[in-house]
Amino acid sequence: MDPFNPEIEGGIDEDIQEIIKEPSMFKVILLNDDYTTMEFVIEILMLVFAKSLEAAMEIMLNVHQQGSGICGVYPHEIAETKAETVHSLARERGFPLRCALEEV
Ligand code: TYC
Repeated sequence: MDPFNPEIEGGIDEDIQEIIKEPSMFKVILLNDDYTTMEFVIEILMLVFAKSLEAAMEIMLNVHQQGSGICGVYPHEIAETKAETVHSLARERGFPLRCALEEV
């Protein structure tokens, strides 16, 4: 029997489907606040999300004006680690900067 042929024997076993499927992707969304400095947000975007200075400035201004903005899209574990890094660096510097994850 061919386990990859969905025509045969009820199709691919659920465990195998779980192993071979693409990982779900998550948007890391940066949220605006009134206290974090624009310079720090740019620093975070360059350091944690590998943005150029120009891209970081554009994203920061967009978040400042619109309330939120996407920093990047990653598999769940990477997205979560990036969000934790943002929160811990912000806390170290006394800023309330937050980001959120949203499944694509
Ligand atoms: N609104 C902040 C200010 O005026 C700047 C800022 C931008 C803060 C983006 C957070 O995610 C943010 N200093």
